[in-house]
Amino acid sequence: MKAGSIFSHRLHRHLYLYLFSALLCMGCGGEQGDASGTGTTHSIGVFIPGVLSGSAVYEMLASGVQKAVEEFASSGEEARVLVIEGGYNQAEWETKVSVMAASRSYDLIVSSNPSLPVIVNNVSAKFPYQRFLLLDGELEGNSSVYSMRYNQREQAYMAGYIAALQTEEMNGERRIGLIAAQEYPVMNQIILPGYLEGAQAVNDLFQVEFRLVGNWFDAVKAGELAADLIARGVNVILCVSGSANEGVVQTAENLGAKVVWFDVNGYGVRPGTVIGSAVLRQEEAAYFQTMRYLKGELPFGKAEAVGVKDGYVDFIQDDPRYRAALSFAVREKQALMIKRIHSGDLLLPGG
Ligand code: RBF
Repeated sequence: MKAGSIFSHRLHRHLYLYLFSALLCMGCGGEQGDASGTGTTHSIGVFIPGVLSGSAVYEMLASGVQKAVEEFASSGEEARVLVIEGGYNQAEWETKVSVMAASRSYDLIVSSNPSLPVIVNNVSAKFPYQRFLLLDGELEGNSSVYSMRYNQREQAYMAGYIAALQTEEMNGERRIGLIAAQEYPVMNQIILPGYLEGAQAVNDLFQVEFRLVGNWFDAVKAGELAADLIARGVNVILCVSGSANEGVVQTAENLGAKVVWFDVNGYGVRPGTVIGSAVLRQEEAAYFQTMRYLKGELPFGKAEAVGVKDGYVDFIQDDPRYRAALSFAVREKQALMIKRIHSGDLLLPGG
């Protein structure tokens, strides 16, 4: 049975995108491609561990893969992509990925988040023919899997630095907020400590008020958490809670507080309220790694880590809404810190 039909009872939440180019390969759709590159039919399945809408990491993943497939197909190869949302019940994800692998419908399954390595390792043991591309996660030594993770210590450090600088500017108490959807090892061991480290580089008295929404969608709950933090004197909040972020930014705007955005440029979400965007270039990563796969050049078995110097982790400074939201002095200090990461003067390894 095909994975698409298994999930078809929830069609309204699933985005099916087939991109065909039949120039050279009329009528051979359904044939299995292999990893060797040209001359075969490629069918790529993107597994979204959650819901696409409102989660920038997933939107960037899907669009990067789609762009690569579209470009590859336009050169006369046959390639298609199907995006499947796994939904918010994390207990179902391994079964859903297994169903995709068992269907033999995809020569490559692409996914993204730090819980996928364990899931994919289990699925891979049962379906050794299935190849995987994982972003935002690390799995080394499985010859069916290529993974690439981001240095999120750098990303969180840049977020913490701007949050602290702006708090100082607002003469606030030396406390900044972090509203996360849930706890997971990367959050607890990299993002939260990296955020604190960045803030303490501005002033070592800074502390982080850490709050959990409990899921990736409850904007009302996230807004309540933000209101509570603001009532306790917090002026700047980083939010990492998917579509629940909307509640944080709305509440912050109403109450005169500021927000730092994560993963994607957020200045346009609430201009003047979103004062920083510490981003991942996940669309570029998804495009580049999918293209590598389609050309038969993806080094399965390998795990790579990328950061600011590679251009995959960044802080967006060249947006006019960033310049409008913050004083020149704050932006100058932020720019100097980012320069020090680029030059290697400020090293934040291990993230
Ligand atoms: N990030 C999102 O933006 N939306 C999600 O639905 C989402 N679900 C996640 C589920 C799990 C189990 C884990 C470990 C992470 C999830 N992330 C999600 C977080 C994402 O991988 C990344 O850490 C953050 O986007 C920060 O870069």
